[in-house]
Amino acid sequence: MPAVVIVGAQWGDEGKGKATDLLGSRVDYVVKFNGGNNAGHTVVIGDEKYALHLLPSGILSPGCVPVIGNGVVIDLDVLFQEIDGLNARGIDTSQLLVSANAHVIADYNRTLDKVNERFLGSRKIGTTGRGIGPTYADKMNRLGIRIQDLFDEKILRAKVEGALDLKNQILTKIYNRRAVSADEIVETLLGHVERLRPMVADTTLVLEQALKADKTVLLEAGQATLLDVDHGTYPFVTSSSATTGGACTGSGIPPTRVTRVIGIVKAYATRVGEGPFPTELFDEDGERLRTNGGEFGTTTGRPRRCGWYDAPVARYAARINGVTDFVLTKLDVLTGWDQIPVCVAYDVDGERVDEMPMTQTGFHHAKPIYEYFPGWHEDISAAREFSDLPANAQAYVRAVEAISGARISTVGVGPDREQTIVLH
Ligand code: 2SA
Ligand code: GDP
Ligand code: MG
Repeated sequence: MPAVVIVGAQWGDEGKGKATDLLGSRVDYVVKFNGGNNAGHTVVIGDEKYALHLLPSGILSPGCVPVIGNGVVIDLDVLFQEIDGLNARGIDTSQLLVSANAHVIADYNRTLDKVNERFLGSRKIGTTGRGIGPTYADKMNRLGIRIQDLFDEKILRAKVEGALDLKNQILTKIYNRRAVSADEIVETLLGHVERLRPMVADTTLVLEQALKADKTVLLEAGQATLLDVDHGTYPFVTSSSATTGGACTGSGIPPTRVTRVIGIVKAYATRVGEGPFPTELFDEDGERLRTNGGEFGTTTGRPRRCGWYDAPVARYAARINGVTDFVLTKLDVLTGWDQIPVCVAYDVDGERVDEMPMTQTGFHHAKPIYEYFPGWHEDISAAREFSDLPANAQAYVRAVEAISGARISTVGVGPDREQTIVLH
């Protein structure tokens, strides 16, 4: 039976949380496979609004087993805070499984994330400051602390001391800060062990058994294609693999099991943090998108940069991820414009370029070439069928679909679960 992947097709915050939640009742497992509590996935169910950071959005669907995969980096304080917060609201989290191979965000990596950014000054990435980059750097440097290390105090101590060797030199000699004590770190981490123990599992085995037993597994990405460490706008990216390939490495599910890839794409575009964004608006249209779309970071509260739909970006995401279906979200936010520009190609130093430029310099120089589509003024938030949409909104969806590289199977017209139009 299938593994289904959900990925962000732009720079994040496309509405992956809502899409995952919508599918949650129809799948047996939801796996978070990359990133950590840099993510912010919002799910609205009736009057209740949930902001999930580290836990997979499927945790809100009763009967669905939420899994934190090996590709995730875990801040244990945040994990337990999030669990407690959901429990206090009556959500059952007892089924949660955590991979023994997932990495732990230690306190020193949070510190390093923040001081690195300060040190970079105008070259900063605009990270969420959650310690994500330094923790993945440790993983690649083979200096990471994994969940399983917490169950062997001797190994844990040796690994923390190893990780701190060079870091304490950097912290004290370059950043002028106090050295971190390995004892303190070990003690803090060990403080979580007993609560963590029952959740820890060989999640790759669990998922393989689930697939063999005809269960459906949903792999939920954090961040998005253009923030992927390989395929995004490097260096203005996160430090994990947020694309379909990452779904496989970050969960241990082989590519041959993946039967459907759902790309979540907003009817316009946003980005938070630094980096190139060709359709970014600096005028009142941008302000209006931000206000109408509530475009503020779910994790940090930062105002998101807003711009028009960028079709080359969507086509790129379709290609990199093997998108079979797009979910077009937030169509309602575009209500009220007389005409809506869509970027169909770029002008790069005087030349028309139809796809993502090969180089970052090319992308930094890319100026959008727009086509204009007639807008609509009717409130569409109560539409439940495609035919409920005004003709111009239908035409906008069809036009975007024709140039984005995959069919649109769902359209979002509001944050609530119910505010959804299913086409296929
Ligand atoms: P990091 O912290 O190392 O992952 O930051 C690196 C870049 O990745 C961007 N990034 C994000 N972009 C959009 N949404 C994210 N999650 C939160 C949200 C963000 C927030 O849902 O709103 O609340 O600010 C997210 N996480 C990482 C980040 O902006 C950097 O550009
Ligand atoms: P994620 O990180 O991709 O899960 O997205 P976020 O939760 O960070 O941001 C998406 C925001 O848009 C959230 O506040 C959602 O509740 C909201 N949202 C999702 N789909 C729609 C939609 O179709 N219309 C509107 N107006 N809001 C939506
Ligand atoms: Mg988000």
